[in-house]
Amino acid sequence: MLVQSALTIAGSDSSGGAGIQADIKTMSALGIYSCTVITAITAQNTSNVDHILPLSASIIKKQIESVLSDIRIDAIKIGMVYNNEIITTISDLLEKSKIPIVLDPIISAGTGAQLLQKEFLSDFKRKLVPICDVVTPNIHEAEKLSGIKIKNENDIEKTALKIQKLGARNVVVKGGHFRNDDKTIIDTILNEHGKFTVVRNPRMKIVETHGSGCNFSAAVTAFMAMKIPVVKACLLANKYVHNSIANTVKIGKGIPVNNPISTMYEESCRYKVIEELARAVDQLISIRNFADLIPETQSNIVYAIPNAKSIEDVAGVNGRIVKAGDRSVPTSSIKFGASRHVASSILEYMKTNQQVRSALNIKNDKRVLDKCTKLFRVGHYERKLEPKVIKEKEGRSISWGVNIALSKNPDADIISHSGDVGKEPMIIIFGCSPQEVVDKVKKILDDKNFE
Ligand code: PXL
Repeated sequence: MLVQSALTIAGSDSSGGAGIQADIKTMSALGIYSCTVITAITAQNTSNVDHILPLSASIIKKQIESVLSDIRIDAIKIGMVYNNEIITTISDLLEKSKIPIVLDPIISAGTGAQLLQKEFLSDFKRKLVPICDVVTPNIHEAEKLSGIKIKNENDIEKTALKIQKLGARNVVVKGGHFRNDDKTIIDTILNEHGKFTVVRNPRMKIVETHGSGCNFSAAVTAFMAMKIPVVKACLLANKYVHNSIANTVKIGKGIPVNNPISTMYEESCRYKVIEELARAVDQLISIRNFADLIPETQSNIVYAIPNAKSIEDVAGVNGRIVKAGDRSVPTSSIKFGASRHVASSILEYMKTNQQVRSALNIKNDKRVLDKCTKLFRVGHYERKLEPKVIKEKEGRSISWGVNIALSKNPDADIISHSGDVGKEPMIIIFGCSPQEVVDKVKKILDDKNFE
């Protein structure tokens, strides 16, 4: 398999959220092989940069030469460069290169430390900006590179034009730090023909995150390594970073860290969920007498991804599992968003216990409920007591009921209700996996009464 490769020339961040570490994660998650040239080693955590050790020009030169003399590199990213020696070394080696270069003009860390020594800003502008295809400043960096104070949207465009005049072909000014209002983030892309593209995204509640700038420039580099044109690469990177910010992790005492592998992780979870659920459905329908447990409204078995937030994050049988004579059959394939009722019960349960991700509804008659009570921890709610305001809201009844049952019995394996006018009594079996739910069904049916 031919793999596209990118090279990141950047500093190491011991907290793992920014720098080289962020670049490797981002590029790898996007399917791009990443080579690394380390310019400096930082000792830092989520609150502070405690120490910086810039590496010598000679070892930086050797790393770049080793990589480029052997490996086909499709795009290069330049991150933290710290001092004049490092700037000159990179510039001398890459100024004639035909490989697309993305420059993330890192001046200081989100936690405050100077990552480019102040006296070298003019060298940075003179030697690195002109050799790049794209420069990706945030608002503060755009102000420093252009010398223009940004007060309004118009000023953002002025800084982009000024930075382009320094020699960069394309410029993206990231608007996360620009607060015209609290609702929107404006990213401004200026392409090599002088055309502006302005992207507006709703501002998320997260105040400050570590690594988002590195994730963005690494993603632009990865998309450019795939030969995607610059503006499109920036738009895709924008979307990608949005997701990695939405899934930040609080790993230390300081600011939360971006999670650039969240997209890939979620996709692989979705695949595993479908696979496991399909296997469980096959087992379920082959259980003798399972059809006896199917209620009039039919059954569904669901499985949610970790951290599921909506019905679209819960897989179920499209249609349902229906009773056909003495057999049970799924009416269609397995899909995310296929169930509403059983899915809302698992979403509610996950608010109490994130490990419990699977559920199945079966009929509630005395015989089944007695057996469940003997075998499991059973929670209960009275559907008849459902307040009018809940009844009126489509789809709220089940979550209301599960919440009540769990408040009395937080470890319930089973939750039952005894129905209401026009509402069939029901039992829901919960488990950490669909296999666990199927095993509970087997236990319920493993009784002389059911033969
Ligand atoms: O986020 C900018 C950045 C880049 N590179 C390194 C860093 C940081 C921020 O802390 O440490 C090495």
